[in-house]
Amino acid sequence: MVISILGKALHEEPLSRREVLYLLGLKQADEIKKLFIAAQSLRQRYFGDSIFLYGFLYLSTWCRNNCAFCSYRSSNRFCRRYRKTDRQVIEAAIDMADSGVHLLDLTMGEDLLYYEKEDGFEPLLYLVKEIKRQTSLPIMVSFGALPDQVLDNLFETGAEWYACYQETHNEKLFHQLRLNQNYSDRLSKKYKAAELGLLIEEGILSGVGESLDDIVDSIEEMQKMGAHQIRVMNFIPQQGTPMQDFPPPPKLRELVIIAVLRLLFPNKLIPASLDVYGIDGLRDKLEAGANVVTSLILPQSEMAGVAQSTLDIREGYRTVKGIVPILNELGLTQAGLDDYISWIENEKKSDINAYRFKERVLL
Ligand code: SAM
Ligand code: MD0
Ligand code: SF4
Repeated sequence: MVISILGKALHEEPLSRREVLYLLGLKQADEIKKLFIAAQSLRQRYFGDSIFLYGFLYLSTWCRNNCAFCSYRSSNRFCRRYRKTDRQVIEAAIDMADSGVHLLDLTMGEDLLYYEKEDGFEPLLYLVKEIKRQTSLPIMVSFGALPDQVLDNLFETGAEWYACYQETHNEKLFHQLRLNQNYSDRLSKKYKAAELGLLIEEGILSGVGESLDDIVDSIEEMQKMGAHQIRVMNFIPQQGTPMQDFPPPPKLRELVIIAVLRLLFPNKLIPASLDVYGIDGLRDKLEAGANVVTSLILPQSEMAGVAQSTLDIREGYRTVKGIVPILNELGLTQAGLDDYISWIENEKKSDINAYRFKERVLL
């Protein structure tokens, strides 16, 4: 059974819901190995040996929300809160750019300083513009569920990406995870951003009580919205949160999902986040078919990660220098910046064509 499903995936034929469920439920080591090899071969088809690298800049760990899984939830006292100044962020961005990353991911909690009033986002828009001007790197913004107008302004500043993870597409589970947040409002932000011309990243958390069927529902939703980057991260329990004693999922759960995502989104970007198991987890994620290393953090920036706020940062392991040897051991290389920029340009072009086509059909 596994051979025939993987054969179909390698021919890029659509898989049925039953087939995807079958792959997600694989337990035998030899079958899982075959799944990973198929995922690697599809990555090779579209990206060769090249891996993209993302620098992570967590500007503010203040947040008005109270997500059950997150260390930075508003009511948690056991996390390090900070808000970096423009100068600190710009300096960190320049250092990060010099270290050789392909993109800067600007992230924050839903910090009330900006979220209190609509024009409160002006300083952030200025910051994005300034970082773009000084580094010339592509930029991803992960500022939470932004007002539509701000998404529009972000596109105007030249930001390329909007990342906002639903975590699950099971609405009931969503409300248990993202307490007091609006499911359809958060989901609509990604549609809105894509419509405006931003590339979008959607993501799920694994090991938070979701079923395999929920994961297939997420995959279908991510296909429907046309996500350009698709993420899964295993849940890491956080001290001081309602989920601190929730049993963490096996590492394999995340890896199997990464591989299945690669089969279903062969030409899209799939992160191997250092924010889950640090550099120890990197090899496995790349072997499962990921093609972007995310959450690189420079020690001198004194910034934090999200799910692993400190792991491997002070030691300088979460840096380009720290991870390139691991890529090389696997026969992979750091992509050229030109390759990353042309990937982005092609995605934008094919989106424009798809929208035009849709318009014509509608007319
Ligand atoms: N505050 C913004 C938001 O929530 O959209 C931006 C931060 S967002 C990029 C942080 C993401 O990290 C969450 O959406 C979630 O997917 C992931 N994350 C947070 N806590 C985690 C945990 N304990 N384990 C694994 N992933 C986690
Ligand atoms: C990561 N810590 O890539 C980051 C973060 C935000 N766009 C991404 C979760 O793992
Ligand atoms: Fe805030 Fe984002 Fe953490 Fe939720 S996941 S508590 S919105 S920082």
